[in-house]
Amino acid sequence: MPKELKGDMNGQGLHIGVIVARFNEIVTKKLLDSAVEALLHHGVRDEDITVSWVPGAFELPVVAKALAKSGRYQAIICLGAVIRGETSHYDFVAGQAASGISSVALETGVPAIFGVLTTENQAQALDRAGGKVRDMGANTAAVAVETARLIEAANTA
Ligand code: INI
Repeated sequence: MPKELKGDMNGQGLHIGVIVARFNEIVTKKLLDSAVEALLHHGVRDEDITVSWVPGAFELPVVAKALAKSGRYQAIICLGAVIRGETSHYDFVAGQAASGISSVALETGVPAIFGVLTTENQAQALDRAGGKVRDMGANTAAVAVETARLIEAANTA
């Protein structure tokens, strides 16, 4: 029987950093509320969740890196909304946020969860922030807990 590593969904004792972009706050506040609610649902304690606001999605990676390097968090959740209709530099902002967040995770070993919606318009973003399509905020919380636990299991196996 091969050994199987699994991350369980029990968030008890985990310290989670949540970074949220103020740009498109109507959307990102919903992502934040859902993410925090889901973290609590998974057993993360209120006082073990730290929320940091940044101006826009472009600033998510640098703050994620600072939090990851502090050694205080087992996972970092990055939340934002990049809406194509509102910017000509959509591709740069969305692309840099994605590659920056990915680099932080790989460089530090702390999972940095990509919770940035990239949509054509605000309605599509709201649909994915707990509206009729999906709840990206809650999803990032589940992914953060599972990935942190899996890394813990990998390090203790
Ligand atoms: N930031 C976002 O989070 N979403 C956007 O849709 C957006 N648009 O449209 O430009 C956006 N721009 C700001 C960017 O993230 C930086 O804050 C800014 O460029 C300063 O570095």
